[in-house]
Amino acid sequence: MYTLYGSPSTAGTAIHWLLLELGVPFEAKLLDFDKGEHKTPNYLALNPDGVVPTLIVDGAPVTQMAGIATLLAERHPEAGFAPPLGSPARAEYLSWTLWLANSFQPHFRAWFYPHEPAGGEAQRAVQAAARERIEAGLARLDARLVDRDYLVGDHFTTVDLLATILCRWTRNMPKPATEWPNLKRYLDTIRQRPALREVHAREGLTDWIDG
Ligand SMILES: N[C@@H](CCC(=O)N[C@@H](CS)C(=O)NCC(=O)O)C(=O)O
Repeated sequence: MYTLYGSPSTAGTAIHWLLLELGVPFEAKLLDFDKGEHKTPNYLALNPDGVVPTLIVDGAPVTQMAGIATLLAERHPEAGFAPPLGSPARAEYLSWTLWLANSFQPHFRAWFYPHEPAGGEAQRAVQAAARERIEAGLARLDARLVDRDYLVGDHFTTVDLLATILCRWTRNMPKPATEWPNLKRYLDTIRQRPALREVHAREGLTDWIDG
């Protein structure tokens, strides 16, 4: 039994979706950011950054969206959401996972929280730089998908789950992911996955899932 601390339409949604994909027992605690439920002493004891997601695994908190996704894929290998250790696709799986988490995802933090690097000033400049880098990342994903249906190997993995959630975050940006043709085809397929549709329903999300 897992316990997920998330919040609607956040990085927590990725793990909520993955738990539904896996069909494992879990409890979801959706925190209300407006009430500051992610900054309470009790929650900070689980996740000192005061962000979601946090997943309780065997009684201990695990943080970081990409790390949790990889851990869950390893704990439930029967789902096939990560290439096995030592398999040829494993290196690509690790590279893409870490590229998404380390090189791509931080630009979203800059876009949505521009005051963090900029203080009270230069927030527009921070967002402009973030937009440029996000669009460069989307172009890279689009190029990867020109002749393939999934980012790694020939079936859905947690790399696709992470990429989809990040693409979802672009839906209200000036050039959303669906404006890239290969990404659009890819996202249209992934948006049919029952577990992704289910997490939208459970978190009360009504936009984007139907294009
Ligand atoms: N690197 C972290 C980033 C998590 C993150 O930034 N989560 C956002 C929601 S998408 C959050 O909790 N924001 C609330 C805040 O920063 O106060 C991860 O991947 O888990």
